[in-house]
Amino acid sequence: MFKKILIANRGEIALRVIRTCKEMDIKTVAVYSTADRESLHVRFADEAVCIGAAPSKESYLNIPRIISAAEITNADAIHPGYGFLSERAEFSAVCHEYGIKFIGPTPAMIESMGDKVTAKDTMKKSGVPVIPGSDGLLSTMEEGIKIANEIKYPVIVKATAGGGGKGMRIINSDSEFKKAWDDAKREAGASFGNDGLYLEKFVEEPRHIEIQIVGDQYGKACHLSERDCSIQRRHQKLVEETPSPVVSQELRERMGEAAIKGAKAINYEGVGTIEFLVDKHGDFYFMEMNTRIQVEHPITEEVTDYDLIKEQIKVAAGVPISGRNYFPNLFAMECRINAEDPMNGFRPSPGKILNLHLPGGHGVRVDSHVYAGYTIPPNYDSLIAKLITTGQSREEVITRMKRALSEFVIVGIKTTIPFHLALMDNAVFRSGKFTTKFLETSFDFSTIKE
Ligand code: MV4
Repeated sequence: MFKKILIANRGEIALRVIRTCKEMDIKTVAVYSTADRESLHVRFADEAVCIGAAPSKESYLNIPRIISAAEITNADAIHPGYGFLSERAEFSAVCHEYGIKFIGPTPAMIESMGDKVTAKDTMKKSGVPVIPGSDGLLSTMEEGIKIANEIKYPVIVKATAGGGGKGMRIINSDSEFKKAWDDAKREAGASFGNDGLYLEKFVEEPRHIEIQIVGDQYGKACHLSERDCSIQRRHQKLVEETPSPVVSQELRERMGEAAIKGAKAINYEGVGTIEFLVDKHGDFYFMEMNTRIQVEHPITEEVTDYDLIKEQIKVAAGVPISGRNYFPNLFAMECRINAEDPMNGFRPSPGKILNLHLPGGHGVRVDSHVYAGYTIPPNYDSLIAKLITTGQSREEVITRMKRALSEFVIVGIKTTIPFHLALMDNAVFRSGKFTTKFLETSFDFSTIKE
């Protein structure tokens, strides 16, 4: 087992990794930017190294500085968390070159899933359902128009280097094609330095359902059922839950098997997530694979009693997994508490937390790095806490969430708590019958109080 792990991240996820390391008797090294001197991950780690200025490029994205910090402190592994360098094939490769174990997949695995056309092709070949569309990259716009007429509009063009919505355009007719094509190409080129596009039939009003998987170094893989992440705004998830209100046991088994096929196709090592779109007929299609731990992993932990960070560390150290799939009987939900003003288009609201009270009690978990007196810097994402409730039914989880949200006190900044309180009372949300379009098209933001 590793003796010392450097955490190449900040905020709640850095703290989350430190907590598991302590329980595994592994020493920890925090790295931090000058904006994060007063952060809890710095105080809770055994050692801490300042790696640069506040902008991420100079600190949390700076590979040479992070490797230097690992060398100085004699760390034998690096945990990348999520975001930042977690899905950079180059970082995984550099760690390997320096004899430091990257807690995550190999550069080849990250690369094969980072290029969306390659990922889709790999999944298709291994028997995972994919959305009908172009066979790989489109070489001309005319080729795209021809395929659109064959599979019928609406269609969607996507950037092969994309993910998360950038370089993506929905097209309804031949007449819309040229503008959408030019816009998507320009946006992809500017954002990723790669303007390759592919085309798919547009799936209307889908749900976003993802399967948590774990693979070991010996070719074994298992799944831990699904998370439903359909409550999103501008590709930012706000609430996640498990099980999905629309997934039957039969569908869960088929999606789980498909996810395992995909993981085995690339001999996947580590924890990962296979994202699917589920259409109104209950058919599912591969969308993307995330080769990292995800923000919403705690809801899976709560219903399975697995520590997913511990699983990541064990797999990276070469421990084999049991390979058994997991079908939980419990329910869990996560609300993302962001330093944002939901009444003003979720505008960021950094600043000093003057007073803080965290909720607690049975079935309530809070993953957070903030404390009274802490100043949220404006440089990073606005997630300040994850509120997770667990129970015997979806109704119990929602009731408990309302109770916990009402106990939560954060003074000094605006947060998404009032939004979550209104959502928990929303009839459509409570019915469980909503799609990824729900928040942006039918949620009444004037029901938010305060
Ligand atoms: C789609 C789609 C409909 N049809 N692909 C959004 C981000 C990226 N991961 C892919 N996305 C979508 N791909 C086809 N063929 C709809 C979306 C989509 C979406 C997906 C999941 C959750 C929220 C979403 C919001 C808008 C669009």
